[in-house]
Amino acid sequence: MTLDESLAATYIKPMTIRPILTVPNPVLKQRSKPVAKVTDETRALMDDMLETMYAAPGIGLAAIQIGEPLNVIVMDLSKDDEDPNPQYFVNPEILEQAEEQKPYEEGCLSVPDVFDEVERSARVKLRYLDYHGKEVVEWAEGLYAVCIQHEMDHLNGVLFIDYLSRLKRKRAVKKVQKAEKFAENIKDAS
Ligand code: K1U
Ligand code: ZN
Repeated sequence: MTLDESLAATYIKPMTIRPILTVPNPVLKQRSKPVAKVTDETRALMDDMLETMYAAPGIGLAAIQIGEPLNVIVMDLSKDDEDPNPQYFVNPEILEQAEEQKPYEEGCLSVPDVFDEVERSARVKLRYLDYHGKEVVEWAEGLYAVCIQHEMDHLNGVLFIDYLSRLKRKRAVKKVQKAEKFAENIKDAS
């Protein structure tokens, strides 16, 4: 191995698509912890999360969804005909929120193929650290506000189905378990 190859093997970590945890995995109910400092290790986690989110595909992902209990979120709200626009949030906080509530039909990669309406604040003022550890303070509205509130709930162990009736929540979990069992049986049979 040349010196360049050895350095590359040491410092260039390929991005990895990681398995996404699904309900009723108890890890999803854990509270995530703040990140002490944005380091290369944090950036490697965010790279893996983005890769995992794009592959799913989804528009957001919280670290706990891949089993890492850290206050880290990735998001890309760009449309199919637009350039990618990855966004990274370390230790996000909501500083202010509008009283106005808006409904949105939400989905979640940890509750695949289940969609239902949730009401959230129409606008939230955020503070977070970006990919480089720089502090950002800004207002989010529209889908950005919906998605960041959904993802920040994940950091507190809260899923969008927790806002639904007990019956709907039970049905959602059963649907996911049934689909996973079916997929497992197909895999075993082939
Ligand atoms: O699991 C997650 O937290 C990601 C979730 C984000 C989200 C979606 C809708 C409302 C609030 C939060 C998803 O990405 S679900 C999949 C999804 O919305 C989507 C997938 C492909 C194309 C467009 C959207
Ligand atoms: Zn989710």
